[in-house]
Amino acid sequence: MNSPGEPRKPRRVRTGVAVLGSLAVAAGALTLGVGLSGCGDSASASAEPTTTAPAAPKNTMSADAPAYKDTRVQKVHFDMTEKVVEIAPGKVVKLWTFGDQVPGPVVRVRVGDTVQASITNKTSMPHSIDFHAARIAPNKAFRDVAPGQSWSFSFVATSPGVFMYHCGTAPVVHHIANGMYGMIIVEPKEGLPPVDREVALVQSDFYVSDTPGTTVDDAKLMNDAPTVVAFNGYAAQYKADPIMIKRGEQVRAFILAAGPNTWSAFHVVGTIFDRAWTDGNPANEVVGNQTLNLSASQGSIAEFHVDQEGIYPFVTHDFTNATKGAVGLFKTKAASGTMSH
Ligand SMILES: [Cu+2]
Repeated sequence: MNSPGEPRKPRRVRTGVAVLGSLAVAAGALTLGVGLSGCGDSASASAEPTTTAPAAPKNTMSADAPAYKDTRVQKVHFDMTEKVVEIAPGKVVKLWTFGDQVPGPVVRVRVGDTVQASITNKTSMPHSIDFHAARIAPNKAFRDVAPGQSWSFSFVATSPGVFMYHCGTAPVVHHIANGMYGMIIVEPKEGLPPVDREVALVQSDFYVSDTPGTTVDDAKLMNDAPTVVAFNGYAAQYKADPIMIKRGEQVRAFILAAGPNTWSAFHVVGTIFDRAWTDGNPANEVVGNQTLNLSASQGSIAEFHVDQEGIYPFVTHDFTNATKGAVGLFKTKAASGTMSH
């Protein structure tokens, strides 16, 4: 298993608000802040706020894609856990995890590799794991695993692509909405062509309860009304802390729309994709496209470069969801000024 990016250290407060304010991009940082803080925490009719969010770590993480580990047998083990984290300013939720993080760790293998998957359920309810990259009888491999139990199975990766894995225990929507999903990259047998920079972005939607520190709000979930939509588990985290790139370098983005429900119209403002591989399979090459069209569970690879020093927002061009947090920035080292798109 390739380890994911290490969770970031907490950012210094000094710059957080100022940066958010000055980088009023795409969805608009101020709009985002008001929108997120203005909903969800008003359940109590009393004048006394009774829903103060408990202190919890920010669910931020590096966007760096893990490197491929050159071995024919890829061991992928996840403990399934629960944890309380903040997924947007003031939005503290309890998540169910693979590998104690949401999204789960990015897995990277190649066609022909055997994936030895194992899970240990450290929670108090059944969970399972469903790899979209596998051709396998799901009633056997993707079975429920009881609390305290472990389970393992193997499959051979046969098709290149950017695939989803997720908990498939009923009700599936509940398990995915609580955080049980991640990306598995399957490279072609010979590997992917080298590029200068690789990032991995998992877009997902959250249905935050009015009671901080608890799991998904079922009414909002069934109404398909997400509170937060984010890349890599925290609303607009790469607006506050842009992904640094270099002018002219070739950037490869692995993208997954994990849902459970929202699609992604992934777009990078200020450039055009040099090429994209639908579902992340190089056989499905598209050139010169502006936006990816990713249904829930679908992945892709997009490659691009930027011609000028600058700040390049990336969004889902479904702007309601961008406003809910599915927005970030690529920034070149010599960029100056701010972005007010
Ligand atoms: Cu589950």
